[in-house]
Amino acid sequence: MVRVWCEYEQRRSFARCFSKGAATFSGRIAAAALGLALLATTPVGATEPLPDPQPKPFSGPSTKDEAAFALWIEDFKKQALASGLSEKTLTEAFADVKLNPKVLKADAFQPEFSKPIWSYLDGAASPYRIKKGKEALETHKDLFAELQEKYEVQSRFIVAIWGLETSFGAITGDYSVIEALATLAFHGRRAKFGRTQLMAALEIIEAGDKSAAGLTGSWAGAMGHGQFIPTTYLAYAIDHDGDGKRDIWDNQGDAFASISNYLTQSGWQPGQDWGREVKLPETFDYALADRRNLRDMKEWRAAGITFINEDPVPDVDRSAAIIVPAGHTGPAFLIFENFRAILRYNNSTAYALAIGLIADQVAGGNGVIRDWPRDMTPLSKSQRKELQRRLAARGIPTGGIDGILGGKTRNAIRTFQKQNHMIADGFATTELLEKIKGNETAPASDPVAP
Ligand SMILES: [Ca+2]
Repeated sequence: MVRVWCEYEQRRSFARCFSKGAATFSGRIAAAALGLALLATTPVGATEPLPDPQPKPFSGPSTKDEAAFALWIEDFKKQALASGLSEKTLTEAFADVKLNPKVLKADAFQPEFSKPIWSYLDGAASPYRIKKGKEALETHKDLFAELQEKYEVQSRFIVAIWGLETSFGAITGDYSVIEALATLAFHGRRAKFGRTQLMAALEIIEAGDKSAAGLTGSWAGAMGHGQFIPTTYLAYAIDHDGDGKRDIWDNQGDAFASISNYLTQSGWQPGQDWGREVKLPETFDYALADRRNLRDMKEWRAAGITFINEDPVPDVDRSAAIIVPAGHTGPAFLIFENFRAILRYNNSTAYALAIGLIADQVAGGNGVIRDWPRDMTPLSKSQRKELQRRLAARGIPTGGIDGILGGKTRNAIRTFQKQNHMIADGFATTELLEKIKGNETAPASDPVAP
C-alpha cells in the first residue's frame, strides 16, 4: 500500500491518512476470519490528511441517492471518455455498479475508542502470523531469493507486509473496486480520493492488466496481495513473470515484486535494518524522541543510548530517530532509514513498527523486550478532543481539535509537560488530561506541582 501519513489514532478512525499521489487504502481487513486481530490499515504511501473534513452521517442510500448516483456515473463516464478512456472499458466497468451501502458505512465509521499500540502489535505480530511468515519464506524461497537479488529488499520484509496486509493473501478484499471507488467518489468524505482512484482503476482495465470483474479489493480500493490502491498500482506494480499483465491479485511473483519495487522506490537501503529496540539513559531528554528528529547514529551513541541488550549503537553517520510509541514508561526504538521507507507504504508508526517486528521474528529474531504499559487506558476520541481544546485554551496550539494526536498535538503536549515539570514525551494519558483539568480549576497563582 502506498501510504499515508497518519498516526495510529488516525488509522483507527479509518485513517485520514493519505498519500500524495501514490497511496493505497487497504481499509479494514477482516482478519478475524483467521482468528487474528482486526487491523485497520490505510493507504499505501499516503502523506496528507484527506481533504474532506466533514463526514456526512451515514443513513444508508435512498432511492433518490441511487437515482442521483446513476446520473453521476453518466456524467463521470463522459469525463472519462474525454480523458481518453474507451467506451468499451467504461461500459464494462460500470455494467453492474450500484451505490454500495457497506462502503458508505465503512467510510462513515468513526470509532470513539482506539486500541492501544500494544494490542495492535499483539494482533499484528501474533504467533500465528510469525509461524505463517516462516512457512511462507520457506515455501517461496526461490522466488524470494530472486526478488531480493533484483530489488535488494530483504525477503523477511516482503513477507511481513504480505502477512499484515492480507494475511498472506487470504484476505485481499472482495469488493468491486470500481463500485467501491465510485461510491466514495459520489458520496463519501473521501470524494476526491475516490475520484482520483476511480480514474486510475479504469486505466488498469483499459491497459488490459485486469478485467473489471477481476478488479477486487477493500472497501477503499486497496487491491491484491499487497493492497495497492490504483494510483500506487499504476506507478509501482511490476509484471514479474513477463506475461504482459501486472497481476497483483493472482500472481505471487508479480505481487511480491510490486511490494519490493515500492519499497525500493521509497528509498530502501539494501542490507540495512528497520530499527532496533534501545535502552535510554535515565537522563534522556524525551523531547528528542520524535520520528522526525533525525540525528546521526553516533550522536545517539554519544548520548548514552545502547541497544536493548546493551550492545553499543554503531559509531556511524547514518541518520536515525528515537521513538517511544507508548510514552516514557514503554519501550524505545532507534529507527533507521528503512523505517521511513515502510512509512511510505503506510504512514503510521504503529504499522511500520509492526512490519519491523514481524520481519525480525520470521527470521528468528526477538519481539519487544521491555514491557508495554498495559495497565494504561488510552484516551477516547472525545477525551483527545478535550485535551486539544484545553491545550488550545492555554494558548498552546494543537493544529486543530480533531481528536488526532499528530505531530502538532504531541508538541503541544510536550510544551505543557515542560511547563509543569513533567517528562516531555508528548504522550497523552488520562493523568495528563486530569492534570490539565486540575490546573485550570486551581487559582491562577497556585504554584504548579512538580
Ligand atoms: Ca505478470
